[in-house]
Amino acid sequence: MRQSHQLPLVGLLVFSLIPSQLCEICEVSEKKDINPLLNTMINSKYTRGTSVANVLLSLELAGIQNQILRQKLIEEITYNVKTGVSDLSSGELALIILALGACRSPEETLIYDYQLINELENKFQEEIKNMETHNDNPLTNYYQLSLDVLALCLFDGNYSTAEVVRRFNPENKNYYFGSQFSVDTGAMAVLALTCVNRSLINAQVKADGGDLMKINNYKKSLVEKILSKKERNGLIGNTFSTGEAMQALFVSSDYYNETEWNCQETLKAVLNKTSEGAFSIPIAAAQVLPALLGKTYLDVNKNSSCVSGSGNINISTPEPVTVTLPESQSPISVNYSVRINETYSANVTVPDGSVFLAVMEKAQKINHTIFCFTMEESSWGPYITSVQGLWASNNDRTYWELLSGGKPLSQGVGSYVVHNGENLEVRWSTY
Ligand code: B12
Ligand SMILES: *[C@@H]1O[C@H](CO)[C@@H](O)[C@H](O)[C@H]1NC(C)=O
Ligand SMILES: *[C@@H]1O[C@H](CO)[C@@H](O)[C@H](O)[C@H]1NC(C)=O
Ligand SMILES: *[C@@H]1O[C@H](CO)[C@@H](O)[C@H](O)[C@H]1NC(C)=O
Ligand SMILES: *[C@@H]1O[C@H](CO)[C@@H](O)[C@H](O)[C@H]1NC(C)=O
Ligand SMILES: *[C@@H]1O[C@H](CO)[C@@H](O)[C@H](O)[C@H]1NC(C)=O
Ligand SMILES: *[C@@H]1O[C@H](CO)[C@@H](O)[C@H](O)[C@H]1NC(C)=O
Ligand SMILES: *[C@@H]1O[C@H](CO)[C@@H](O)[C@H](O)[C@H]1NC(C)=O
Ligand SMILES: *[C@@H]1O[C@H](CO)[C@@H](O)[C@H](O)[C@H]1NC(C)=O
Ligand SMILES: *[C@@H]1O[C@H](CO)[C@@H](O)[C@H](O)[C@H]1NC(C)=O
Ligand SMILES: *[C@@H]1O[C@H](CO)[C@@H](O)[C@H](O)[C@H]1NC(C)=O
Repeated sequence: MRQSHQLPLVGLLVFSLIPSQLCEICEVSEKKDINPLLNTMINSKYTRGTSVANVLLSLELAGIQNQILRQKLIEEITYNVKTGVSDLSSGELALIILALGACRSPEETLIYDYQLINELENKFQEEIKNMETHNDNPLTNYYQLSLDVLALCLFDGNYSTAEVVRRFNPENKNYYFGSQFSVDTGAMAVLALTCVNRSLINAQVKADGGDLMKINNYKKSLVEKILSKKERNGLIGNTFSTGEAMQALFVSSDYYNETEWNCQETLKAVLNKTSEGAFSIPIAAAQVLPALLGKTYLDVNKNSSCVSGSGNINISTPEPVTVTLPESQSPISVNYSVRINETYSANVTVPDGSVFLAVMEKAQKINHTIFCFTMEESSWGPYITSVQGLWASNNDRTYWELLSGGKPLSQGVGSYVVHNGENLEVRWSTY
């Protein structure tokens, strides 16, 4: 008994002995390296809510002074808020609050005019209620629950610390997709837990010592799991989770040592991906940008503008993007399969340079009964919601997984460019 009480204390002691100068923030030295990201964000059309909030949040944190784009994004968000807060998922609303409230922007008043904090408190409650009635499955996912807690914590919303402690245990299945730890989800949870910890300590009311210790232990374990996903090339998880993992590690320097993470190496890997055009959709660019400038989502409620004056980046005339379309539209063929319990396959021919979606559309024309599908536009592009009339469901943790040669893809059907002779599959899966 005695020992089990003392173990966590020993853990705490060890943390406090690690020198706190070990602040691992690193950022780009050449501002031009982030130009591909800025161009992607600036030259986009913006019609989807989440992407808009994500981009605004990112530009504010980066201190980008582009009033025309800013006004356009704010208009779009205001429209979304006016016409249907009830249609937004909890995480979408949380992102809107973070974006509007970032860096003391004048638009912060919109949060209060439309009582968005209240709305988010309710949506967070609904997530919890769904977990209670649906086998611990939230309405959305833990990435969004983390965004909820983060926004409520940063903007003085009401949430229960006990609930956070009950739900955010790193062993909770909602951190995992098909037994794989989700780096994006873990990173967002680390940011949320860090905020909760800060506000408990700042409030100086006698916080439940047990809660504080659990929050510390959760964070320690999440940081370990994130670092265990570090690849030899320096990326953490994959290309698209690395920026968020960096944010989590920036606020966790007490939880790892120099031998465990080399920030410069990770930064270099991300810049390499940037130069290769990997972040070519606005949300991908928006999610990775803050980390490259040494910023985290916890910086949104700093009083001053997020990036100090001299560091501001002026973007006036975006460089024109030259899209080189493939010269020859020579046809290629792929083996496309739908796998439920049985596998249905077809040899599908599409023009060279086509994306996965084109293959699915072509297959649907070949045989509607077995290859029909539906999709939903989302901030990352089209999301496949059903195939052969079988619908994905958050309550059942089912989805349509995309694979190539039996390996899961790290892009969606609207982005992934297919290759001649490839074995493509959409598989009915649980996560
Ligand atoms: C939760 C999640 C899922 C859940 C979604 C269901 C649920 N329970 O919510 C599950 C596990 C099913 C899932 C599936 C996939 N996902 Co996912 N997912 C996420 C995650 C962690 C959070 C999304 C979220 O809620 N965002 C916050 C809300 C407010 O934004 P939102 O836009 O409204 O969120 C919705 C969309 O993001 C959508 N969605 C989730 N994943 C994907 C992927 C694609 C390509 C699209 C178009 C939409 C989409 O579901 C969200 C909830 O409705 C993100 C991480 C991240 N960094 O964004 C990865 C992420 C978006 N997913 C990713 C991928 C690759 C996929 C898959 C293609 C994997 C695969 N090989 O099958 C599939 C989608 C296949 C399909 N049917 O079209 C990548 C996208 C990268 C890219 N460049 O396109 C991300 C960034 C993770 C990563 N680091 O690789 N995902
Ligand atoms: C805050 O939420 C708790 C439960 O989560 C509730 O008991 C309390 O009344 C709420 N306080 C306010 C001011 O809304
Ligand atoms: C909480 O704050 C204390 C004091 O600043 C710090 O030592 C501890 O590591 C923090 N814990 C988390 C989870 O951020
Ligand atoms: C740093 O990490 C390594 C590898 O995990 C470990 O062996 C070492 O004891 C750690 N050092 C400190 C000071 O925590
Ligand atoms: C990016 O990384 C790849 C593979 O590691 C390497 O071949 C390439 O030269 C790198 N590109 C740049 C611009 O550093
Ligand atoms: C931030 O600014 C507000 C109003 O401008 C002020 O009331 C508050 O004390 C400031 N907070 C900090 C931490 O400086
Ligand atoms: C950015 O533009 C503003 C206004 O046009 C100007 O005052 C400022 O010096 C510029 N900053 C940089 C870094 O060029
Ligand atoms: C296409 O893929 C399916 C499923 O992997 C396989 O059974 C079939 O033999 C493949 N067809 C061809 C022509 O390679
Ligand atoms: C797949 O097969 C299993 C076992 O026969 C069955 O329980 C399940 O309902 C089937 N799933 C679908 C989607 O047809
Ligand atoms: C698929 O169809 C194309 C065009 O008809 C043909 O050239 C190719 O050999 C076929 N592939 C297979 C594996 O049957
Ligand atoms: C579609 O595939 C199913 C199952 O293989 C088959 O029974 C049906 O005849 C096909 N329809 C067409 C139009 O080829």
